[in-house]
Amino acid sequence: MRDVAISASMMCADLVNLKETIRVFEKEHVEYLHIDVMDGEFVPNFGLGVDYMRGLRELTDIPLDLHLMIKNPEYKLQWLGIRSSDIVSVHYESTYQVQRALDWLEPFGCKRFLALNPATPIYVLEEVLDYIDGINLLMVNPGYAGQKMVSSTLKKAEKLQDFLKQQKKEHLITEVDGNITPENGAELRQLGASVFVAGTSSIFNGEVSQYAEKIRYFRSQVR
Ligand code: S6P
Ligand code: MG
Repeated sequence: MRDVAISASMMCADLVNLKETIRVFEKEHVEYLHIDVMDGEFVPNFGLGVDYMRGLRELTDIPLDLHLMIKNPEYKLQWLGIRSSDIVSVHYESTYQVQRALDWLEPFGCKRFLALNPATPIYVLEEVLDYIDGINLLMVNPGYAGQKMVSSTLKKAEKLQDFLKQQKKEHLITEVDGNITPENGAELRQLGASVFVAGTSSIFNGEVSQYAEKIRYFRSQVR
């Protein structure tokens, strides 16, 4: 099975303790910092922007996992300072030109993921399988942390693996985002997920001094 990667959801991080938090993540070898970019249109909420990302890049070399919850992301890519070690997810539902968005991501050399909302069926992936490195399965309707998983998404994660097998694309990475607990994380691992977004349901629910322990526990469950 593919190695596990933890992607810490930075919209859940306390800005006042940001430096300390990042030092813990570095020590614990957290693989990605998950950045929820929200424009108030594709999702109701506003979220982490370019200045925040620039600041983070100064603080650490941990790669970013950019989750673009913005309309027509293909026209905004130049603003984001994307590096080749990053993951960038664009939403299937966010543009009429999904394949173009993926094409325009290619020169950045990053991992290109297609994100799917809970109600978007797996089969929409069929025509873009050659243009992606992975799929970001939203387990909640995007926009907020602290939500409850949409129950049909667990079945969907299973369907995704069957679909990838059928299409001979098992090498594509599966990321899961939204209400990922150590318990359902373990289940999703069995269903083929390897990138886990860690928010209030796993790491960010206590003091910074507890984060290391929470990361270790989460990792031990999704291993
Ligand atoms: C949701 C967003 C997520 C959240 C994450 C937080 O719109 O895409 O990345 O940050 O879900 O984690 P939790 O455990 O609070 O759901
Ligand atoms: Mg996200």
